[in-house]
Amino acid sequence: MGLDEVTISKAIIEDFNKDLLNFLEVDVAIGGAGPAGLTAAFYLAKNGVKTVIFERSLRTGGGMPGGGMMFNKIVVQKAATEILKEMGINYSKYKENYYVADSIEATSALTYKAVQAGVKIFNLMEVEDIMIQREKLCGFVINWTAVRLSNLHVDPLTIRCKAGIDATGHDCGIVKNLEKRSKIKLNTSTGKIVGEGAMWAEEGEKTILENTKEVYPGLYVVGMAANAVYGTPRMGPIFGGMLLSGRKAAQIIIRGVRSSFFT
Ligand code: 48F
Repeated sequence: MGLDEVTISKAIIEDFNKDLLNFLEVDVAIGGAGPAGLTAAFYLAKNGVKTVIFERSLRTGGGMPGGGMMFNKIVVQKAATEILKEMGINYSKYKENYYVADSIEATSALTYKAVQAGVKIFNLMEVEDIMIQREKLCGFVINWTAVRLSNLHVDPLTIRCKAGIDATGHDCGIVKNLEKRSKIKLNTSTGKIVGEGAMWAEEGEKTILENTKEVYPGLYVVGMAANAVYGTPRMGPIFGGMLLSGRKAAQIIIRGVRSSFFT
């Protein structure tokens, strides 16, 4: 049985287009496939919420695979080890409340579990803007990352969602796009992005869960984006907060789905 090159091309194009069309209208759209976005997506999809992630990079995982300064290990505190277990990620105890895992295994597991739960991840695509109607976020404006990198003037496409999540990490790029619009007031102490604080692991990990919430009608923040928006510290290569933040956002949104906020 021979292999035909054009048939291979058709298989890729047709299957990709089927996915893209299917995910143009979703319950939840997430920008960023780092640990927080992947975890949020996993718990959403596991609970029947139609979820898509747009990831600007070629690969998933954000800051996770790089571990700490390229030593490819991550540290996770006890409270988040139940998520490691659920994802099937091996870990070992270093000291009381400090657990260590392989950053490549962790990234792969989060990605695999999310996709297996029904999440569609589009890599190499970024959220370049947001759609707001009647003072509520209702979609993401997307484009190929390569378009921005090559400085080409190419108009984007738009997808519709019932809720969006900014999981873009330190950059909080989706909230930035919102903030720059006139008349927009964020649900923060200043009504604007407060800006990430300097390194303080304990405080950063403590505040990330309080910061995981709806920052504007229909838009939620998770992970490092939540701390950047609400002005609390960064925390370096400890990842428990990222996982717990992702799970918390999913829980908040799922409660909304069940109370028919989504209809
Ligand atoms: O940076 P990232 O890993 O964010 P996170 O999930 O986790 C933070 C930690 O990695 C680390 C830390 C641990 O304590 O502080 O920094 O909050 O993942 C963010 C992902 O979003 C992508 C980016 O490529 C990365 O994979 N991203 C950023 N901007 C966009 C985007 C965008 N506009 N559209 C799509 N993806």
